[in-house]
Amino acid sequence: MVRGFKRTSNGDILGQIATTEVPRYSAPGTFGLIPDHREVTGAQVGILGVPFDSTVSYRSGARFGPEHIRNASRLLRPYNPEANKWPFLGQQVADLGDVAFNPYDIVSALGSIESAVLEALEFAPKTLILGGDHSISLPVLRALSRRHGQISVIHFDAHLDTWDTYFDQPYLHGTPFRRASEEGLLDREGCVHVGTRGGLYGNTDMLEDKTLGFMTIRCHELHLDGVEVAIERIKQRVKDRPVYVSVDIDVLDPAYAPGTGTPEPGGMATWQLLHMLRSFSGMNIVGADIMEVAPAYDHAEITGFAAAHVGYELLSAWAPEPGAGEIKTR
Ligand SMILES: [Mn+2]
Repeated sequence: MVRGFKRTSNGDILGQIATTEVPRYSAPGTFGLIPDHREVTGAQVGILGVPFDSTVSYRSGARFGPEHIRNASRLLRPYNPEANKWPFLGQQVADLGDVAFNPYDIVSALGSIESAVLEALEFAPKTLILGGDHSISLPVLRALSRRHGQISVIHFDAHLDTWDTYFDQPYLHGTPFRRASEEGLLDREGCVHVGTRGGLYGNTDMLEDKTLGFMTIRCHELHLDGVEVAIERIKQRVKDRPVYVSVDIDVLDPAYAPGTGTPEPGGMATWQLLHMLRSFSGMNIVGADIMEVAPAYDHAEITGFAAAHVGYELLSAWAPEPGAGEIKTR
């Protein structure tokens, strides 16, 4: 039973379920208590779950990321005062549900994910992906490049994810951005890794990564120089290019995001990531993802809440500036 929603003049549901009428813990479990895609005729932003984790290299369980993020997102409220944005009311957002795929055939699964993203783009021009492991970013970039040509990537991650193969296999959660660069999907002048840290397989990893089109802001630089310097470097790099924002939740320190498969100490604090995403308002963001949330290793939903707020800031970055003096309330 759908209760507590506002409808627009064409009958579509806009915004979130009114938590004054339906307790947030009893409402249907869409992201942020927004309408399901069947309740609207179209949207500006679609949120698509991809519960795929067949390519992880260490701890598995990111297949349960989408439902975990959605559950934690029940606490998101309509107005974002830091951004002065209405992420769910300033634009039509809809939850597109989850993609189905063959979990035992990676190439086929990536094909299904690409098709699902293309279908999502018919419904809404912008897509926020809830993963799943990071291999998913490759089919998303394949779909987006059909629309936008070569794309820049702002890649928040403890890891480079530009390795070549594992066990001679090319399509894994540590390789999506090398494959994307090789396939010509990326604008090699405009890509950046943020928050990289931890050990590598050799010092050649960084050099190879550079030839694939990435500038790197290592996590220790971010800590020493501060987030504003990092924001400026990112904007100088990306400029007004169409850009994809990919957030591996392991960019956060394990203290802030224990629920992930390959944690690395020394990471970002949640506030730093949220502040940086908020600063991207006005950039030409054509899509975004939140990857590698693995709830089995989460404690007290810390990682889930962080991921939900990452989604909130990304949606806020997309939402239009409110008119001067505009007052809204749910
Ligand atoms: Mn990753």
